[in-house]
Amino acid sequence: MAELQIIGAPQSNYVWVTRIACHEKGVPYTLVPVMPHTPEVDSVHPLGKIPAMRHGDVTLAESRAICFYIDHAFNGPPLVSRDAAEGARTEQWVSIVNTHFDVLVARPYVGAYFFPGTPDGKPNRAIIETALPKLDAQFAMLDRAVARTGHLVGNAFTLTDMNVLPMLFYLQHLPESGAMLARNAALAAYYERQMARSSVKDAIPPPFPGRSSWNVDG
Ligand SMILES: N[C@@H](CCC(=O)N[C@@H](CS)C(=O)NCC(=O)O)C(=O)O
Repeated sequence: MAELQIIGAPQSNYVWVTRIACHEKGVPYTLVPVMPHTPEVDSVHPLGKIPAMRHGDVTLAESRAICFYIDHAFNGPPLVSRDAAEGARTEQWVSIVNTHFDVLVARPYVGAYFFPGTPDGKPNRAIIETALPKLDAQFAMLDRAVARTGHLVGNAFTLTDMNVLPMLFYLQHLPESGAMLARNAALAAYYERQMARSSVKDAIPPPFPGRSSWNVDG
């Protein structure tokens, strides 16, 4: 059978999600660790973003689409429940996390540390301060969501847990968001427990080139 390639740098949270999905499903893959907007990516993703995927004649862009393919093209435990309501709840949380938590809050905040765009290269405090109240509210939302069962949906580890954990990983390593995570007890316990899963921890990315760890001072 053709080799499945996950195309994209391992530091991308969305690349990481697709790798967790492969592991959970028992699907072997090769990581092609390239940056966005490089020829391998541009030939698949119309916006040049990562991850992209190649499997024989099948090429796909977007982490959610790639995970759908991994979930449906192979045997193995479902990543999303085939029960309509339970599966839809998983989609609901993938959507909330990707369109609100990540885009509006986590990504600008994390970017303000790792890609600050400041003259001296120091963290971009203006972006960080703007993000903090929203981040606080969204941590509380996630804390309430995982408090009932220790998962975002139902009693099993699903795609929506795979989707949020890489984001929480970056946030856990930054000063204000790391403290927020610690303050939200249910979410902190969830994070600790799920990060120990081999599908998640085996794909923890190396720090960005030029850095020796993911920890960052304020
Ligand atoms: N909705 C996309 C988001 C992908 C995305 O934003 N990838 C980032 C890296 S984590 C990227 O390629 N950024 C480069 C850019 O936006 O130009 C997905 O779920 O795959």
